[in-house]
Amino acid sequence: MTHEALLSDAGKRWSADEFEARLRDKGTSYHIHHPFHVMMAEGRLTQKQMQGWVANRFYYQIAIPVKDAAILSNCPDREIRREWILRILDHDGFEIGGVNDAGGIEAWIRLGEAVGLTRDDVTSLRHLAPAARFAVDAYVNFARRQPWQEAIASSLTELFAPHIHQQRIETWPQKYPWVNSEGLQYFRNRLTQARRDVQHGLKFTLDYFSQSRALQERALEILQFKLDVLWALADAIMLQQCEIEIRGPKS
Ligand code: AHQ
Repeated sequence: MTHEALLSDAGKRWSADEFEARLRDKGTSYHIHHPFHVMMAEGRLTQKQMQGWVANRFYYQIAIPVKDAAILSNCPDREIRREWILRILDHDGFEIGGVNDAGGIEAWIRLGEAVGLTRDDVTSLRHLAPAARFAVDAYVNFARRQPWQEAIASSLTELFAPHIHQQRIETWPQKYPWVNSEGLQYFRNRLTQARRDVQHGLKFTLDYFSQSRALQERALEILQFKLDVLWALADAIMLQQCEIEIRGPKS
């Protein structure tokens, strides 16, 4: 349904606090609760399974700036673009005015090397599971085709991201001492970047989607879609690892 139609809804709107609380309540579906991430936090993953997770998640990392560029290309608002473009720089890196930042994609490759993969193992995408690709592509295509306001709202799974990044920073050194701690830099960077992103994305979402009750409910649907993308991505990775367990490592 178009936003014009959703705007005409005369239903009783939630207050900003109630609307935000409903968004945050969806944290119970966040992928920190996925069995694969629970096993990771408990230290129960093998090196091969950790490598599988890093290699598959690389496809999500390289999709983020493409997704964000789709939002920029759809967004006519210069103020919002000025803010949103920072996300592309965070991931792709930049060299501006003598400041050289390798970016999050490079940091993720280093995470791959820290868990024992080669740079080529990660960047070749040879370990990418088909269902992982489909989950990530669903997110990028959502950002390309839906109104840019909806794509902004879909990034709000990052409301819950600092918790999962902090959990990795705290548990990996103890549970996976064989991982070179340098590799955790990606998660340390995301702690601050995610908080900055959420401040902007949440303020926009609470403002724009509070124009009607129907739009508020649409925002909850959008967040659930993105939570399902992350959950399906973890499903795909876990299934791939189960197939390897059953079949045995490729000869
Ligand atoms: O590393 C992550 C990242 O850069 C982003 C961008 C943001 C978005 O635009 O959807 N979401 C996101 C996320 C990242 N890491 C995930 C993780 O578990 O490591 C969490 C994920 C998110 O919560 O959406």
